Amino acid sequence: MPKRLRAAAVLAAAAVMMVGGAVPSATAHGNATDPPSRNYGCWDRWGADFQNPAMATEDPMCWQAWQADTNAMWNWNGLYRENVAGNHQAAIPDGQLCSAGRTQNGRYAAMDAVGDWKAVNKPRNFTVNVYDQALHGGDYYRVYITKQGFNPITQSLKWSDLELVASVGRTPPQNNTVIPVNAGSRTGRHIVYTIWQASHLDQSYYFCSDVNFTS
Ligand SMILES: [Cu+2]
Repeated sequence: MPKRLRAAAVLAAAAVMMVGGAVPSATAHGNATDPPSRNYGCWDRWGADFQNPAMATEDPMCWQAWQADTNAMWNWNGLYRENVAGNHQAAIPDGQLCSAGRTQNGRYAAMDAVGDWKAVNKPRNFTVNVYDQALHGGDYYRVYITKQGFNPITQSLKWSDLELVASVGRTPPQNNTVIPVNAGSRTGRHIVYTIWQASHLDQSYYFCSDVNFTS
C-alpha cells in the first residue's frame, strides 16, 4: 500500500477506536525490534518498497513472506495469541514457533519458513529490545536461544531446540524493555526466541529473531 494510503488507513482505524471507545490494544501491540523479529524486520526493511522485485534475490525470506500475506508486515505488532494461560508449549506445535502456532488464521505462517533469513550480527553479550507500543506492560519476558549446532537455515524450529537464557519479571508499561542476554559460547547463526506475556489481559507474544554471533 502506498504510504499515503497507509496513513489514511491508520487515521481511519484511529477514528473507529475513538468512536467505539475501544481500547488501543485492539490495534496496537508490539514486537521485538532489536534483534528484529522476522516480520518486524521485513516490515522495517521493505515496508516502503515491498513490491521491489530486487527483494526476491536480496532478501528472499522476506520476499516469500510478503508474497504469502502482506498483513503479516502491516500488522507487525500483532503476532500474539490469547488465553494461553502460560501453556506456551501446549499452544504452539513444533515447526510453528515463529508464527505463534499459525495464529490469526495463519497470517504469520510464512515466518515458519526454513531458510536464510537476514540475520543481524551480535556479540555474545547483547540485549533484546521489546517495543511495547500499546503500553501493556509485562507479567514476564523470556528469552531463549537455539542450542549450538542448530542450523536455522536448514532446520525447522522445535521447542527442544531452545534454551532459556534470560527472563524478566513483572514490568510496568514502558515503550522499550531492554533485556540483557548472555549467549554463552554460541557462535554463528542462531534464532533468538522471545516470549512476552502482556499484563493487560492474557495476551502472549512470540518472536523469532535471526542473529549471527560474532564474538
Ligand atoms: Cu496488545
